[in-house]
Amino acid sequence: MTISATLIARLSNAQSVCVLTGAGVSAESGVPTFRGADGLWSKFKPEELANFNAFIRNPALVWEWYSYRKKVIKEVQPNPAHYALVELEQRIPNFTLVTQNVDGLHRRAGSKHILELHGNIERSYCIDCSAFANDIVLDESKEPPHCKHCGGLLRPDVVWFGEMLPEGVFEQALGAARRCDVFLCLGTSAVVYPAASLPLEALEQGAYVVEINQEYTDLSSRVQEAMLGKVGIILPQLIQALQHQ
Ligand code: BJW
Ligand code: ZN
Repeated sequence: MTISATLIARLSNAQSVCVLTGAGVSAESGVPTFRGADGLWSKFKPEELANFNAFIRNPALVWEWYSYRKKVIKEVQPNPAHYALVELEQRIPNFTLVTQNVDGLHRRAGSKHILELHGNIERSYCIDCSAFANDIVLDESKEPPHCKHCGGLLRPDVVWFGEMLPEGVFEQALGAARRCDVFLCLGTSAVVYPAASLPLEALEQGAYVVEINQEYTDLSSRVQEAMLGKVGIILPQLIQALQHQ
């Protein structure tokens, strides 16, 4: 993939860059995506399990899904796309990494300024008293875990459909999208709102918006550049091109 001279120039001169990442950025680490050609959660539609009503109806099933995913995430490592974003952060004065991913891989790679829009799978909280709990591991019985303070049901600290994003986090992401010179939209199908509104906001404010995805999305025709390919390959090439500027 050739990196366009315009993108290199824009990034070299950028004071402010905002990046939105989705499941595709963790795909090359071995974390299945929700949708798309290689979307491996085809057994479960996210809309079916990632909502509070599904959880109340069948907490054991929802916990089994999260428990399995927690195990997968613990066993994988950040990939070249995560590390390229760490390097990009070091080059840009005002850098914001907005992620829809709940896997914590950006933090593990070393990124600093991260906004987690959809929470983090490592944390849980009690639906009755809101107390937090970390490192919940289901025992053999696969019974859903309960709060050690009040006995209430624990749930993963992630954002399900119909729920508000963590307070203030989306507002910060919106601010970053609106003031950036360059916006990178990486490995997301860009169908879940309000995250999907961020590249549109950036476009409206005149930012140079670039998508990298292994397939075209509804966003592709609206951005300045839609690069087709794997983020784990294209992002390191982009960093290399910046270094040789
Ligand atoms: C690669 C690659 C490689 C692969 N290189 N690329 C109509 C009806 C009902 C609701 C709504 C509606 N219209 C809007 C809504 C609201 C709803 C919504 O957006 N629904 C749409 C689906 C229609 N949104 C919400 O409910 C949000 N809250 C909200 O709006 O609050 C206000 C409100 C309050 C009260 C009432 C109503 C509104 C909350 C959304 C929460 C989303 N949660 C999830 C689960 C999180 C926890 C968990 O992980 O289990 O977040 S769903 C799931 O989708 C997860 C993801 O973060 C999110 C986005 O997915 P993502 O990251 O884009 O992944 P994929 O799999 O879709 O795409 C991967 C892409 O990568 C593909 O394109 C591949 O091609 C690509 N790829 N490998 C490059 N190597
Ligand atoms: Zn409790």
